[in-house]
Amino acid sequence: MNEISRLTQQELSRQRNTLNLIASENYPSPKVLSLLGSAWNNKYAEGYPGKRYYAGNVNADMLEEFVIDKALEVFNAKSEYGVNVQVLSGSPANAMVYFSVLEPGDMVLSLDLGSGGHLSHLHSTSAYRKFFKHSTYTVKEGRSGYELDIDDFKNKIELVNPRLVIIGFSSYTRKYDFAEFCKIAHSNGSLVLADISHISGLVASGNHSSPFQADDSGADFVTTTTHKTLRGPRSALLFAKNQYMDAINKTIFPGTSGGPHLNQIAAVGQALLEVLGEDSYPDKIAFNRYIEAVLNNAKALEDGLVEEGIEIVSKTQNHIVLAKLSDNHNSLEVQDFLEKSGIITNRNSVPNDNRSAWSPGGLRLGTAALTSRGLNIENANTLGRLIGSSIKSNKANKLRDFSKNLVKDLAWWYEES
Ligand code: DSN
Repeated sequence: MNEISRLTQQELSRQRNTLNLIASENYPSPKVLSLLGSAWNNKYAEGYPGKRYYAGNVNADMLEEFVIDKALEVFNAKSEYGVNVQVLSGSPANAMVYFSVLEPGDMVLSLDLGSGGHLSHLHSTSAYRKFFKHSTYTVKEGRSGYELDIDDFKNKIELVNPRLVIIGFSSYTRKYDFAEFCKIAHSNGSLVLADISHISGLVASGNHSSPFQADDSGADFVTTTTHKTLRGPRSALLFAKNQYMDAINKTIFPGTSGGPHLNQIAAVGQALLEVLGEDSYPDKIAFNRYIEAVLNNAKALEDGLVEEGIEIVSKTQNHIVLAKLSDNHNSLEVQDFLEKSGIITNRNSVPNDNRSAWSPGGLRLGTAALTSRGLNIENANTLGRLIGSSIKSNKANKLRDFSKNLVKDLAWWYEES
């Protein structure tokens, strides 16, 4: 076995033998994974269906058209929206929107990073800041913890008059009404990008409001990665209202990209069939039942943490649990300590965070991946309690034993050779 094969086996074993609570990860079906390594990998297909720059694309044309159709069907967006399935991942998808409709110097408004925003939404480290101006809206403390501050959102729109408003988050735990935010932005004449990367599985299964609406309550652009709650391969989808699709397609090809990764497109198609129930994940559980279990597990995990005295940024309504660590806990050390006990998490900024980005004030957990392995509510709650008590006491014996036993009981869908 060569080094790459050995490392691959080692990684497979690490994934199988740990409890993965990274909120942005998941375990797609074996069919999705095998399509990533299929014959589609071997083909170049610059262009779009019916207009390619290489021969031999008869099947690629049918594949891309099929996946476009399924993506629009999953989000019930066939009449008003088109979709580009060639974007490679979430951050490039957002950039494609910027380069399609913004002019240099245009203002973009997005949620600030500490409140749960994403780096690709033009935050201070973003290279796109060379081309565009940026301002942020924020969250404020409400009855269930920190929630989007709709007044700040309105005020900032009036103040900075953004050309583009981004509604989307990578560490925000509350549900929200896309229509409310879209209407406010549109009444100012701003364009709206909804980045639903984290919650696309919730939107697709009817467990969250949808940004796909015909009138001014719908987003002009919707981006999503396909590997989080949607449970597909590492890839992305970029939807736009019909009038913007030409600009989007041209920006992607030939504007910024070469040949599409047909293997990713095929794997996305497989994941979409599983969302629609036209094929099934090996556990045979319908996708909407899976998402309901993800949500219930997140609540149970959070309850367990709270029972042990861990502070929560805001009560979860999705797949993410965001814990605020006390001042005497260094989040990098907590993350490492949990990893040694078989629990994989990531440290994360929280609202009004004064700590460094390397060791911010919070810990983010998510239940999409473990629910794919069959985690139930009882174990999610125990896991929360044991994580909470281990952080508090700095002792992890019980957590380590629990995690060792639980990984043996959880399903594993991939073959090890
Ligand atoms: N890295 C992803 C996340 O964890 O939310 C987003 O890029």
